[in-house]
Amino acid sequence: MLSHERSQALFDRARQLMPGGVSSPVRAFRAVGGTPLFIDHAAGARLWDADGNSYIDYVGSWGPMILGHAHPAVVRAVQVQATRGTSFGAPTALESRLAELIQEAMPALERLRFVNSGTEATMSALRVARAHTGRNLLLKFEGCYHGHADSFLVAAGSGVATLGLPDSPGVPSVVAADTLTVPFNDLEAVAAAFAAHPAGIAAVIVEPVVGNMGLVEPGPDFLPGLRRLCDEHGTLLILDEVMTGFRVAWGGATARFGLRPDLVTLGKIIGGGLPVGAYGGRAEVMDRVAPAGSVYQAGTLSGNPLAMAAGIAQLELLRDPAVYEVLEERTAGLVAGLRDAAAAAGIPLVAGHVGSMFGYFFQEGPVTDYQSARSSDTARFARWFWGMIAQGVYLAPSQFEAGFVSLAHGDTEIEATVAAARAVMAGLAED
Ligand code: KE4
Repeated sequence: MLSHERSQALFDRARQLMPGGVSSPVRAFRAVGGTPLFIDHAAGARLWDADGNSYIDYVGSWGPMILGHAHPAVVRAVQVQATRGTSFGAPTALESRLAELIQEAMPALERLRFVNSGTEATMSALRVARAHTGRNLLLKFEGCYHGHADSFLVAAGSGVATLGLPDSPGVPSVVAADTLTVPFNDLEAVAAAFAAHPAGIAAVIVEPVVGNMGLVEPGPDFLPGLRRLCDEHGTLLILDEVMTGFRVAWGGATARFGLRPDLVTLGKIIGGGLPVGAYGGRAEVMDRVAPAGSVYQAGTLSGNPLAMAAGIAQLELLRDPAVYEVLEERTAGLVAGLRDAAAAAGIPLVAGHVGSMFGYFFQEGPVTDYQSARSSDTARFARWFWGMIAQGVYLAPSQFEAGFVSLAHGDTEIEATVAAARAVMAGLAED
């Protein structure tokens, strides 16, 4: 039985200082109960908690750590840059270098702007889309998460064409009313929303592969259908690739699915583990952003030299196509192992992956949207989560999150994880 006493003591201290004792809600383990693990350090595919317990890590800081933790090239780049200064508040060649790498992978970003988080990226992309179209309405999908800006914290209205309701205290109803929410994978609902608001929708924003309701893949016609409907209605299509960018392919979902977005948002991997976001797209749209245009957006630490150095080091190692072949193969092996473990134990499980982003639901399936995802057995998920912790495997502490495999997850880690899954699944079957 692993000891978590030090994590408990650190949690007690943190709760006196920070809301819920954490810097971001999901880290508090509310969905699985128990004490959140305080992490002391990490290397490669592993984390060590404050009690010295070691785990194979499939959270990877929620996506950024695609090379594994503390990769020597990334660490060295940060160390060297730190000795040259950590922030200037002035342009540097580093921003152009990272922007060139991003444009090499994703030519759709003819112009881009660096910010400090995915939230800043999506809120800024929405602002420039509204400025470009002269419209106010945003259409998003239930269960998709785009950061915590007011316009995105909106619950579905009663009908598919009705305007949104705040999904968090503090979000003004007048702001929520400009956001329409419809089910993911439901093109008819999207068409109905457009019909109900002719020439009213500035942008449609979508996670091209959803990671924020668990992993949910788009049906074959869904993303092309969004493009067609946006073209018909003069609406901008924003692909939120904060999670999928450089994760599901070098060129993200944009390349993997051959999409033509008007705007793309990025984060996570492009920062190599340091705070970075970016938004970009067609030059005629992006050149509206100040100081080229009049859409205001700014940031003290945007394009920060340390974060740029880390992002450059990480992306330069991801340019090798073999990287994505290895990631895809290892993740496929993991998912097959999870499916086999569940089948052997007679546990209903729906599991899948896109590139090295994977997910699974404790239910019979299929899972195509948020409503179907919600019918998963979250109590069983919690027992699974803690059972895998006891086996030395650190998974996302929520049924409604995705998992991530890094280049540091070799056959040894995958095989150990599958063996752990077989043991835990067998235990779940006896519950
Ligand atoms: P950040 O502001 O957290 O950098 O990015 C927001 C965001 C935007 N778009 C997508 C598709 C995202 O997945 C995210 C953030 N992802 C969550 C993971 N579910 C971050 C984890 C957290 O909130 O602590």
